[in-house]
Amino acid sequence: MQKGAIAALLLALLVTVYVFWERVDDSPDDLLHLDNGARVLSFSSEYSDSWAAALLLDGDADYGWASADEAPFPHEFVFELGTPSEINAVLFDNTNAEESGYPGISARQVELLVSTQGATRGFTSVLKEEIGQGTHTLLDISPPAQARWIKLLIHSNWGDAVYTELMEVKAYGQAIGE
Ligand SMILES: [Ca+2]
Repeated sequence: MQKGAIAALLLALLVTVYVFWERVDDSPDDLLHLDNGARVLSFSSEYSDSWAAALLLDGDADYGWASADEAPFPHEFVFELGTPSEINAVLFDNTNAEESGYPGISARQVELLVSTQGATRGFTSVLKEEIGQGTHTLLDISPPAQARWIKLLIHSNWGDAVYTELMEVKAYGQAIGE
């Protein structure tokens, strides 16, 4: 094979990997992104404006949510999607939680409930899993679940006695129309 052909092949491979990574990492497909009409309707606590619940949905793992001092488990959030959707996967991101200063601060056991009826009713649990400490975790929702409202419960962290952090939550799937 000629050098030019090899270079072209490598370039194509790199582009493929990059496109795939973009899809996973910061995607216009993220149904739980503020830019796609998602918003936070309620939360049980937040540490401050710079560690706010809304920063779970800003698409940026550098910014996230922290609990208030010694707030009890479970931490609870209710999100509204921009449009009714069918969700087939969720990404939880602990990548930039402050593990170096607060070991075990990352969220650990999470539960996701969905509703198509309203922000305060009709919720069904579709996922209850442990997520990684200081890393991101992509979880399938199988079978896919229809949702307009999503309740997130954080049942535990990796050991910090005072605070819990989570940097980002993303939901993947497709709109199903009104
Ligand atoms: Ca964020």
